[in-house]
Amino acid sequence: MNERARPEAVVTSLEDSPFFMPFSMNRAFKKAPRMLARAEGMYYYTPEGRKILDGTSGLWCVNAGHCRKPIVEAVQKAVATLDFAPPFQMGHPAAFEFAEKLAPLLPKGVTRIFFTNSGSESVDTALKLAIAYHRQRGEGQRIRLIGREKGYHGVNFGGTAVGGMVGNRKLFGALVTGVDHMRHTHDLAKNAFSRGQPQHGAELAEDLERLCQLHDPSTIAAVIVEPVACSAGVYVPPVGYLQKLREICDKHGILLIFDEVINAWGRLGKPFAADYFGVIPDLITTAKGITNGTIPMGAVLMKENLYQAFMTGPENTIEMPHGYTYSAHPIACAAGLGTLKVYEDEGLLERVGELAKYWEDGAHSLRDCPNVIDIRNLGLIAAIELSPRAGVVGARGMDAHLKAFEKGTYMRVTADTIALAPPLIIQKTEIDQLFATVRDVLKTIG
Ligand code: PXG
Ligand code: PLP
Repeated sequence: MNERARPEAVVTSLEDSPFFMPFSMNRAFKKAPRMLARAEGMYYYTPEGRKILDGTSGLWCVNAGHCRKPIVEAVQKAVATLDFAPPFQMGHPAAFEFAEKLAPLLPKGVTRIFFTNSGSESVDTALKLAIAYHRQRGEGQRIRLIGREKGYHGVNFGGTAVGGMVGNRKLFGALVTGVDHMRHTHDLAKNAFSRGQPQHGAELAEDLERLCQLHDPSTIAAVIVEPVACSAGVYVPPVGYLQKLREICDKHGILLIFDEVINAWGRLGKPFAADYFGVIPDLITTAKGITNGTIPMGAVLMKENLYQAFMTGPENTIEMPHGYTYSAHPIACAAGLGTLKVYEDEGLLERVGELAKYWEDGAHSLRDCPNVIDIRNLGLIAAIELSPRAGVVGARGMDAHLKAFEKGTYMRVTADTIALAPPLIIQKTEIDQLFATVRDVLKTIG
């Protein structure tokens, strides 16, 4: 047994650690690690026992707060009862029970659920389903997929291809062919410091019409957007924009996919963003809050006609040759059932409705802080965009992240935009505390 493998070995330096960290500055982190050792409710605790307010729900996923007892207990019971069950041609009760409990929460007309293990898997599953759906209906020429600039749809090949963040795309070759992108909706000149949905920009949905004319609409299978684009910096859809996208898709027989990996599960005060905006897509991708981040899980939710398009032909055929070893994993289903219980018992899927105004006022109170060029918000999401330092995009943002952690707050930063989305159990005093820390940070980092 080598030194590192001995259980009693104490890690004193991470500098030569074999762990290749995802989406991280590996070398800088390993020189000066920021470790989290435990969590409870609104807070993380470092190994030294420092208490850290969680400003971004882990990675936008711990909507009910950390280590919630009903979820922990459901997982403990499940892991000791049925550790794994093959999901192909076999079943287990928790998968059917979870689907049954989810169904009444889905937007009107969305009826069927395909389980995955992450948002990235949900996105690639939804894109494959969209192309296959058209082929089932005799429209096999619909193979194109449309995303949007500044979109984030996870990191698998399909999701990377329809995604619109150059840094996430440029290293990975040709990705998937037949993909095009609409323009993003970020317009600082017209919409800076909008409260909630910006007034300008519904006409940007016409960009989809432009792509229809370029490629011919009969070649387009699906359009995928995040209703509120979170990862790239929080871009709230302009008033009327999503409605227009829906109209153009309907006009041309194109499927509309809402990527609600972050938007769902009460973040906007409704179970799904589709409900909040009153626009129902054909497919919804989700993950994260579906199990409160406790056990990895994702899902693709679809309208009845999509499911029915596959339920044809002889019954002794596999209708959808797609699925993961861990689709509907029993422990994940148990975590999901526990999560739904907490959401329901505490009214968390609606709670943001009553907090949103207080949150918005708190976020926009930072307008006078140094280097703030925009503040955006919706539901329990806020972004504070800082001007970049000359020639070093992201440096000011990273300083803010580090300084906040020093001051006892965890918050995500993307380039120079701070993204806040705390657990939905947050109290008003903690909202005050969060924005007070951001103010303090912005005053000190320069
Ligand atoms: N779609 C959307 C809209 C997402 O936000 C994914 C797909 C991929 O999900 P998985 O579970 O495969 O990571 C996401 C994930 C950030 C951040 O800092 C956001 C995500 C992941 C990591 C970091 O904003 N979103
Ligand atoms: N690669 C190989 C060789 C496999 O056997 C499998 C699954 O059986 C996979 C990849 C896919 O793994 P998963 O189902 O966990 O996504």
